[in-house]
Amino acid sequence: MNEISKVSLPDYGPEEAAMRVYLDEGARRAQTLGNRGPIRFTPDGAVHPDILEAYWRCGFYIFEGVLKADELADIEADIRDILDRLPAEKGCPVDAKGRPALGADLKAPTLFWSKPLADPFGGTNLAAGRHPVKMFEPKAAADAPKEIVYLILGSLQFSEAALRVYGHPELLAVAAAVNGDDFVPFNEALFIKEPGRGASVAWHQDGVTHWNSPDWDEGSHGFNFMAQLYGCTPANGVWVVPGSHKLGKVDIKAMVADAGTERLPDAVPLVCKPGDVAITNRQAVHGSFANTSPDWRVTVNFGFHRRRSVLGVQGGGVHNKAAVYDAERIHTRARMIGYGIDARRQRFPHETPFVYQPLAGETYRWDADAKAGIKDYNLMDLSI
Ligand SMILES: O=C(O)CCC(=O)C(=O)O
Repeated sequence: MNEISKVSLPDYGPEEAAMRVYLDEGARRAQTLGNRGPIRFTPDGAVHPDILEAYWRCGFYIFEGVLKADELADIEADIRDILDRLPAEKGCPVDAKGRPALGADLKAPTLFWSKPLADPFGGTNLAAGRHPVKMFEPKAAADAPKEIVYLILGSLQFSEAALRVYGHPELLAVAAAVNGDDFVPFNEALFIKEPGRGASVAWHQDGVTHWNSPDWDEGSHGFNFMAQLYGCTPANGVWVVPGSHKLGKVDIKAMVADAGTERLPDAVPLVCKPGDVAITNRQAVHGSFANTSPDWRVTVNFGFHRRRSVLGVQGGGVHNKAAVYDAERIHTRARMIGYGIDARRQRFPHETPFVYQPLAGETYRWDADAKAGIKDYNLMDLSI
């Protein structure tokens, strides 16, 4: 992908030297945590308890080598197609080739734009004000576009390869081990961090509904899988404050003020090779910096919740209209898991498909009708 973009690479200007030290030190701290390795199972088929211990201790874990070269090639082909079909500029109904642009006919929030290297959410009231501090915004090169797409929601309708990752049997086994056999979807996204352009995602904790619940705990707001097409580095990857998922709602503004910088001293980067998949607790303090590095980062992002965190709960209104999530809505949204499993079965017939208990006995076929039927499916995201 790197040949797609031959942009001049700016740096962090006055912050560059401090940033380089921070990236190196963070990478060193990350190596000490003991929270990475292949997905492993016990002889009776359970996700290995050491993995779950490390995930719950740190709030994230990196599964190495989950997606192989053929699957990565499928994802890359889809990403190239998606990038090709983006609106020629924000608000434009057609792409650069004059075709109807991706997302132009959709009702659900789909494309998120930012000025290159900017931080569109930090320090604003957007998304329930959960990104309280703006990150440093390096100055983009003069030849950069006015705005870029850095986030695409409802992404399973744009990429069958992403849908097949969504149906990955080992990842779904991890979802069941963390959130219970009756786990339910959250949402799906593509995060795109183009070299010299990719936006920051300011420090935040994701949940908005359960912080004050009497039964709140370290897993109340679920987790995201973050599958890496090209891998990710300290410069372009997500950073996490280990253990912060256990602290309840934390005062990020005070953390930054205490540190005297948004380079939070305890945070560590997710460092991944192509095909690695991180699992990150949504309650952990996390964020990512503007990408002044020469490397693309494309994350196939998809999250899951505990059913009890969602059923009968009034949604947070961050990803779609707030509503009370009843069993029917959860079932409708969970059909994407059924389609993901079947899409994967068709492409990787040698694998044993995951059996998703809540849909047991039902048949989901990934075909042209199913594809037509998932337009705007993310209007049903379960956003807590
Ligand atoms: O990928 C990123 O840069 C940010 C991801 C994130 O904040 C999230 O998935 O909640």
